Amino acid sequence: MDSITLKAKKTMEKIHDSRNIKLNIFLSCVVIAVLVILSAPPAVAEYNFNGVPFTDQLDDVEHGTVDGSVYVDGGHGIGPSPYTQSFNVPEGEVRWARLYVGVWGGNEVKTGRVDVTFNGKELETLDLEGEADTNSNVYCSGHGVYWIYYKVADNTTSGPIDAVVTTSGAIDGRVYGIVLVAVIEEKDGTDVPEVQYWINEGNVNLHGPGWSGEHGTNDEAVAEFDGTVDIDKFVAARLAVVYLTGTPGLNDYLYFNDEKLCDGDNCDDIANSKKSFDIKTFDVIDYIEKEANKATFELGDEDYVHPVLAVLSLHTEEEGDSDLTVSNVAVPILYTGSTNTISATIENIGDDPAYGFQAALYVDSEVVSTASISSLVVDRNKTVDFTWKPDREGEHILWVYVDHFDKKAELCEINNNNTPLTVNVIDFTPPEIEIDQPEDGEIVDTDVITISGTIEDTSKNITVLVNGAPVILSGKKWSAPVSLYYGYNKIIVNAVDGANNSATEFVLVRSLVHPNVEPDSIPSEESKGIIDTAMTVVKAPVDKIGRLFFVVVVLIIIVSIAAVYWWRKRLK
Ligand SMILES: [Ca+2]
Ligand SMILES: [Ca+2]
Ligand SMILES: [Ca+2]
Ligand SMILES: [Ca+2]
Repeated sequence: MDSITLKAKKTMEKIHDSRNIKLNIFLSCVVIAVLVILSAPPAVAEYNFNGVPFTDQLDDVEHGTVDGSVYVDGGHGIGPSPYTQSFNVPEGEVRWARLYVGVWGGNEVKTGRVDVTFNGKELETLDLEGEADTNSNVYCSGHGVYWIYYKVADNTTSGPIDAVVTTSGAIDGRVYGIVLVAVIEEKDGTDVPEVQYWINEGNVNLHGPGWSGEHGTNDEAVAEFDGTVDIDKFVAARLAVVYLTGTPGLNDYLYFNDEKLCDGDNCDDIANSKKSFDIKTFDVIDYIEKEANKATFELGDEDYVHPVLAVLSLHTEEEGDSDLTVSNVAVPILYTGSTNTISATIENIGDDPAYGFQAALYVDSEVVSTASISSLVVDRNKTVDFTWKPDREGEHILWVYVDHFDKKAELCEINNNNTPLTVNVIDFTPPEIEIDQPEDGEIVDTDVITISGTIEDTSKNITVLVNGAPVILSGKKWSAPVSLYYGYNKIIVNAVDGANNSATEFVLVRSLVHPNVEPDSIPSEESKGIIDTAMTVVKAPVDKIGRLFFVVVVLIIIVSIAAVYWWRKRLK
């Protein structure tokens, strides 16, 4: 009895065990399948308005360690096709390299083509399909913003090389910029520095609700640099980022492990190039954590901004000995009241590359504009643009100063600006006259009024005339009494600046004060003069019609009498 019960119990346990095993196998398969689905890289990069391949993060496409360097460089802002960008790749063996090209489609419906020649070799031709795009190496998001990569490790060589992009078809086809990222191994040298790196790419469309609001908002994206870091080993850390379609003056933010990053003293407008393309490098050594480092891009006040690349690199060697200089400053004819562009060539004549620094344009000892440079290798130069809107004409002293905050320790610190230039600013803009009162077409019951308004001009030497008579300007404001005649009066205001640019404005004012009437009595329909005028104008045609009617009636009566007389005579 006992043995039978025991046997049955054992059999039951066996059945139960085998069920458990089957269930476990089944559950394991489900878990593996889910993991495979979750971890599988997207086979095709399908268009998505909010971002490709992800709407909220850049994709980690490569990370590792190399004895050598990680080269990240590019430029230079939106421009027409064909579009050329030069690079200068460090010595060594290229282990990994991608060339990135940003193209503006115009909208997500238009289609076109892109051809790239890199280092003398033609790369594959791509058909850009907008919202129908499925090219695995094309990230298209938003209203037709393309970020395209090409694997170029086999075609990247040390020294100066060029990339030329040609676009065609219905797309807008302008190029935002071209970027090269290359992991370079130095096998020969001694004491080659070690670099740990992460390369994250994609095309996230950070945007507000827009006019229609149909796409909602997408206001944050991250780049995660997974894995652990031996903090004690590294003495330098750099984060290089690239944005498309950023706008200067519209705030946007970048964080590294929740620390806000600054570009010089600018912490609130990281994507700030007026050329819709930003490449910037930040020193993040103070913020590195042992694991799970990340960068966070925030939309801020931007309408649209696309973070497309984030490269983190940790270095066992400090940044080397650079020496930055300003080798040329190009000044156009300068006008007051307009935004003038001044370009400067910044050169590195030191022994090592410099990363993430700024230059400033000084006018009369004040900083009026700054520019950011992501990196500059030895014996190369980069041209940066400054803008300046002068507020007065005449002479100014102008110079460009590189590394004006002295964040970089250089071989020489006293060669960082050009010889100050004395420039002359021309005033070509006539004064802007605003007449506040009276309003144009105003009807008044007085024969003297006060006309007043303002003058806007950069010139301090302004003459204002009202109906030819000079009036006094108090700051921007002016006013003058004007005598009016009965009826319509044209009051002319004329302003001339110090450079003889003149402007004219006028208002029409109707005075109801008749010259024969007391100024304080209001003319009305009952007044004799006006009624008389009305009688002559209105009654005359009525009289003519009345007289004509009278004549016709008289004629009819005469004819009728004659007819009756003739009829009676015939009856007799
Ligand atoms: Ca911005
Ligand atoms: Ca220097
Ligand atoms: Ca310095
Ligand atoms: Ca002027």
